[in-house]
Amino acid sequence: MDSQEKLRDEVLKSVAQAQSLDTLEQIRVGALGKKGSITGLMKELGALAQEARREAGAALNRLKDEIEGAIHSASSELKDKELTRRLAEERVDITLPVEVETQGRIHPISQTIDELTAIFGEMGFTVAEGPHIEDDFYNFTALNIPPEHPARQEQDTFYLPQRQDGSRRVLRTHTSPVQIRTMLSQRPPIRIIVPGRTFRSDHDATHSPMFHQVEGLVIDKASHMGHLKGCLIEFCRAFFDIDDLPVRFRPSYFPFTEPSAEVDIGCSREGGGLKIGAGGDWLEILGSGMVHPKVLENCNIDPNEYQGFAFGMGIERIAMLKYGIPDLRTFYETDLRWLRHYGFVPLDVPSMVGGLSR
Ligand code: 2U9
Repeated sequence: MDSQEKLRDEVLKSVAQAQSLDTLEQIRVGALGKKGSITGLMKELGALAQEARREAGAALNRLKDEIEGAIHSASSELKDKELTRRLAEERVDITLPVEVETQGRIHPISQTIDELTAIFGEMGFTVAEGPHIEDDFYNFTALNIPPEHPARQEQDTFYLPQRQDGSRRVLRTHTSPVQIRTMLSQRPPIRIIVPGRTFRSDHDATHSPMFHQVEGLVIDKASHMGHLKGCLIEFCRAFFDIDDLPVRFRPSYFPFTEPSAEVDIGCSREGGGLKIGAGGDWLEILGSGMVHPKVLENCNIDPNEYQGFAFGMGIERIAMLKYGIPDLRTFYETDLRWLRHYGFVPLDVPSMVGGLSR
């Protein structure tokens, strides 16, 4: 038996006896690796005469292929065996308790927006959105807010740097410019709510430079103050989930509505605590009114043909009242302990995995 045949028998025998993938790898390296026995023989070919080198080279390549093939099938066999063993030994214990997933929380602002969107959605309102950076026209002029109006003052409004044409854009001070844009781009009837961020240059314990508002707008041929009252009474009762919640309309003034009314809900303030519902006291929660004819005209809507009503409220304020959140500033502190306490668990699809325990 020549040395190649001996080597072949040795290697194939150890492949056949190998009990693990690691052993197979060692055998492969020992034969075919850089310093392996077959590689060594390959290197020696250079010393042979041309004809002998060709023959021995071809024989060595066949040997190499044979060894590689044997290692490959031995490795597949070992893997199959291992899988069969695991399938036989391992079991999924479906009676083990489920590991509870750590879940995020929905921020009270998002939750409140979802709730009021659902309530107004039932009444036929859709949601409209618009830019945070606005032109003076959409934020003030179109809304019948004259140049000398205090709301335009530097101390209330964040102005962007003056542009070449002398105009200055603003961070919207309310979501009303979205209603202006809607009236300019859609024909009535219009029935929208506009939740979103608003910005005012005001910062203390009860004011934040960024806060959220939701405003509503209805424009139709015959919408009147009775619709405004019905809609807002319905909203207050649904939002605070109190069927007989007293709601009161108080005359007020806004440049963009005429007549205007502020809306109060009944509450009691006994023993220092605030309780929403029946009681001797009132709590202001929103502003409203019939859209001013000048605002309709500014949006190319004929006030002799159409009229409508609008309302606005602060989202933080109604969230604080509903969920007993005492401090406005905590909404923006991104404190996870606060979020775990005041946040909402997302609704998830009931699953058999959690069974009845979830
Ligand atoms: C258009 C026409 C009329 C929106 C309105 C109020 C009254 C109001 C405040 C409540 C608390 C803002 O967050 S707050 O500071 N809002 O009292 N908002 S009527 O009236 C509009 C809006 C758009 C075209």
